[in-house]
Amino acid sequence: MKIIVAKKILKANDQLAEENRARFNQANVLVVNLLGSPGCGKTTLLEALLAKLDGRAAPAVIEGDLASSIDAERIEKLGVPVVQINTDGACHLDATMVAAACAEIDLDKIDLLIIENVGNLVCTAGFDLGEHLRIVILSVSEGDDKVPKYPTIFHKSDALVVTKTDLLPYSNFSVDRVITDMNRLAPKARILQISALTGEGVETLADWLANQCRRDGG
Ligand SMILES: Nc1nc2c(ncn2[C@@H]2O[C@H](COP(=O)(O)OP(=O)(O)OP(=O)(O)O)[C@@H](O)[C@H]2O)c(=O)[nH]1
Ligand SMILES: [Mg+2]
Repeated sequence: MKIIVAKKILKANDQLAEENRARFNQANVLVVNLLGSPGCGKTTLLEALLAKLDGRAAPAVIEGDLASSIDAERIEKLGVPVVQINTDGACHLDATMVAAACAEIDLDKIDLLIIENVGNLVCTAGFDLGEHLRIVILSVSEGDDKVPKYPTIFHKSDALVVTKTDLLPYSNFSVDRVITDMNRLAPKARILQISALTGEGVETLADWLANQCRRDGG
């Protein structure tokens, strides 16, 4: 019985996600779902990325956390429109929460909406938010064995960003191992290596997203 209930919830979510996507398409907004473990560097990467867009796309951000507005305050400091969702215990965002947050954003004034999901490598994978791109982050400090251990989220992602590459000299993390595992699981996914601390690789991500916005007419 529990499995049937879970399937119903996911089906209802999928329908709402399609409605969100139709709304985003109508407004020519490219929507990115940013995923990864707690502390992998999602907000720090966002801060670095937003600074590198250089006016090529008008961004807005939705922040997902169980509680607090810490991440939204960080984004607000950059002058970027931001809405904080507090899930009140839930370990992932869903399409209903994103629809509610979008009521606070003028979609006609933006080209790029980045949704930082709740820090979680498991539950977030199952919920479509209506996004166009899923970007999953794996930081060097988490270890290089995560792709085969948490396959769902990596399999469903359009890009993998290996972050905190400035820590590579101090760790046994093998980027080659991650690339091999990712190519096997999601051969079409882009793989980027970034240090938000030094800025290495951030430009490549900014260029890619800015180009995607143009292609989508955003
Ligand atoms: N060395 C290094 N540290 C980083 C890098 N990116 C982020 N950090 C640090 O990692 C910690 C967590 O960064 P956040 O950006 O807050 O991580 P997050 O994924 O947004 O965390 P949650 O929203 O809580 O899931 C902070 O202390 C950052 O300074 C990086 O590229 N290199
Ligand atoms: Mg964060």
